[in-house]
Amino acid sequence: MRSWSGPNVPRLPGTGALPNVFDTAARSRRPTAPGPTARMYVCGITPYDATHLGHANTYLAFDLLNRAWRDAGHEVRYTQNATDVDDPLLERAARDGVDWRELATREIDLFRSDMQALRILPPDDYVAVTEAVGLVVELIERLVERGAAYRLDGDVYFSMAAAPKFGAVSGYSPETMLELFAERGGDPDRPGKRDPLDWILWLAERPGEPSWPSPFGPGRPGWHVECTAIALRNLGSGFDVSGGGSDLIFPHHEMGACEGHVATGEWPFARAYVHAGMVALDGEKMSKSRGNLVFVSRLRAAHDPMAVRLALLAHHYRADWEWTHDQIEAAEARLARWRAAVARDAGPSGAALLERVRERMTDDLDAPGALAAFDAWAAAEGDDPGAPALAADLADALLGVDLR
Ligand code: 5CA
Ligand code: ZN
Repeated sequence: MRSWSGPNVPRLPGTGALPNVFDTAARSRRPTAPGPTARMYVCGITPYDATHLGHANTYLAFDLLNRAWRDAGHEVRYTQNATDVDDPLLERAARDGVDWRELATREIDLFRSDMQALRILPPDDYVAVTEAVGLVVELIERLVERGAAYRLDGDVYFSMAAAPKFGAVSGYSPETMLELFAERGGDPDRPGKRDPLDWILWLAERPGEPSWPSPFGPGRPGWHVECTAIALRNLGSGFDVSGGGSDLIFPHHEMGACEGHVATGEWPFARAYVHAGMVALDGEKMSKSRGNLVFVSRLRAAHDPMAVRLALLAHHYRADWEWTHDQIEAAEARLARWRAAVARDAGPSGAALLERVRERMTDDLDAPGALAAFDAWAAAEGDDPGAPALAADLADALLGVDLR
């Protein structure tokens, strides 16, 4: 489906180094080593409510990686899904008496405009699950052929006994896995399953719910397999980064990696798994199901979207943190200082600032470190006449902050 329009990214003098990032599966920071085109898949929203600051924080993290790769001279192929048919969306649509398609369309539209306002570079492939059902069916057929799937009352399950790499992404203990699986959409207690952690690939049609025809009977895709199918189609296996918030480490990315491995025989499914921290409000993770949300659309109606972006950039992408309103005020003050600094006739060395910001951003996307470097530059005097223009360009290209 339609993506959103992206801003122009200024070209900076020279090239940056390749960024390293923390890879959840390696449990350590590792260099990214993409080919000429870096390939990235980031899990998209389930569009049943408006974009909140937690979502924005996650998409911003991968936007920084996208920008760092481009600055290092790489093309980037970026794929994102939208989970436009799933239990929580259908439940919300039923609760509010709206058609599930209308709800999804409305929230995806709002998401696009939020992303555009925050100057998040758009994915090259923005794929709704309802557009990809055929791909999902093909993938499930491959899993069936490989003996990795079984039927249960019309549904189709993945048998984790068929997945030799199960556990490689998260490294979690069996107890933790069971607990998270139950919390995050799994059904460990369903009778008839071969293993409590087996997960659903295809849900047979439920009364009143949408369904598509398939060789396994009418139904709809399970959650994990949608991302596996969309990533494989658009990026192939062994793509550079699979991304999302840390709540996707298990079960979503663990199970998706197993599906990809078993279907293709190739490992790794993604070369790195990168996860953003969770944003909380009032002591709890911001989530649609809890309802403790700060919507991007509301915040940007009252504040410059660049201040919203700066407020998020003040936290390292991997940190878990809590939103408080004073952060937008601090970000507005910083934005004003930066705008004044790039409007000067001269400033301290622009080349030195560029080197410092590049160094921070290629080191696991250290945006707070980059902000501190820019703050120091803005607060100091200097006689480099090219510095203000270069500073504005680098804030734009590397941090996505438009100061003009
Ligand atoms: N549609 C699935 C992924 S395939 C999904 O998780 N959708 S979502 O709408 O719940 O979340 C979209 C993205 O935002 C995910 O990467 C998720 O990890 C991230 N996210 C959700 N809540 C938060 C939060 N409070 N803080 C940071 N990131 C969050
Ligand atoms: Zn996903």
